[in-house]
Amino acid sequence: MATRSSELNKDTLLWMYEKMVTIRRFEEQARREADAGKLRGMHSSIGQEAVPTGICAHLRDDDYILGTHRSHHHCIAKGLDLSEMMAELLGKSTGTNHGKGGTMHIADIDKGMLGANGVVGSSIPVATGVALSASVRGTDQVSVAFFGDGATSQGVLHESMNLASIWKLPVLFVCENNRYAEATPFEYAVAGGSIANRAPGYDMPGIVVDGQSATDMFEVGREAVARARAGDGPTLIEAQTYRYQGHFGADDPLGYRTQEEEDYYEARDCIEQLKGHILDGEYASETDLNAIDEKCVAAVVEAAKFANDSPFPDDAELTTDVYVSYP
Ligand SMILES: Cc1ncc(C[n+]2csc(CCOP(=O)(O)OP(=O)(O)O)c2C)c(N)n1
Repeated sequence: MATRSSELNKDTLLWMYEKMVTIRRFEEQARREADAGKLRGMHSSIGQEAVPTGICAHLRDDDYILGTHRSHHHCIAKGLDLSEMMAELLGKSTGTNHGKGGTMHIADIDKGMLGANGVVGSSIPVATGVALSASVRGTDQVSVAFFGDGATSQGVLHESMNLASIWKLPVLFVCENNRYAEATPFEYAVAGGSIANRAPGYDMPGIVVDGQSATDMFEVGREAVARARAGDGPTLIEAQTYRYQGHFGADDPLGYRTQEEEDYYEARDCIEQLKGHILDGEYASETDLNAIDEKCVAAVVEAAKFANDSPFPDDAELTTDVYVSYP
């Protein structure tokens, strides 16, 4: 059963707005914690909030996602607990991974988040295998691989797309094309100038979508998730988006991109666009949205307090959780 309506009604729009504002406030707080020396840096997803929000709006807790080194937005969109996430960032024992994973390895199996991962491209084969498992078990679960444009020329994407297509696996390949892999421009690194164009070669839909538009992401997500759930196979989605901050934070001088380009994307900010859509359609008032903004700030403040007040793991736990015991 879907957790919310598949229509873009008031509830859906406000749910997406709250998710996206929460992600942004969480990232801002995480940056403050990093600047205070409590974690050694992080990859911020600010600017890219609409992408996982529009996709995860169609997912259930028992659907699965896999992420990247830049995955805070994936985790929050999938419903992970903010306090446990912040504690994980700070290496605390109350974190999602008991403080042993950190920002790049957040996971919560009960929520269907099987892991952020520092290995570029790693979400792709794992999500495909997870979809194979759902298919073999005969469930209608869906699996989503989020990855960046930097992963798309790896062989594993092509192998996974091929298998997913011939076996009609319930998987979404969601590329967040934020134009750069570290400092390498997408135009330089990707032959043919399109990621989505690779899909027809594997007999699956390849969709280019404005990743700054939560409503467009929602529409594309609805179709791709429905297709996967119905057993009709995979979809490749190229969400065109932008990361506002440096690759790994403040130490990136950003010399590889222009002010004009940054201004262009920030003028089309996903949260502002969704806010405009909600107000223009009179789904909610400015006062209603302000109340949601305040709720998001309060949730992040609470998460930061929880994380800062939590203990580090005990030394005796140093070697636990290193290997998983198999029954
Ligand atoms: C297999 C592998 N190669 C290289 C790296 C180093 N690395 C870390 S992030 C990154 C860029 C990834 O760019 P992209 O996939 O576009 O994601 P984005 O950072 O833009 O979100 C690279 C090359 C890595 N972590 N793993």
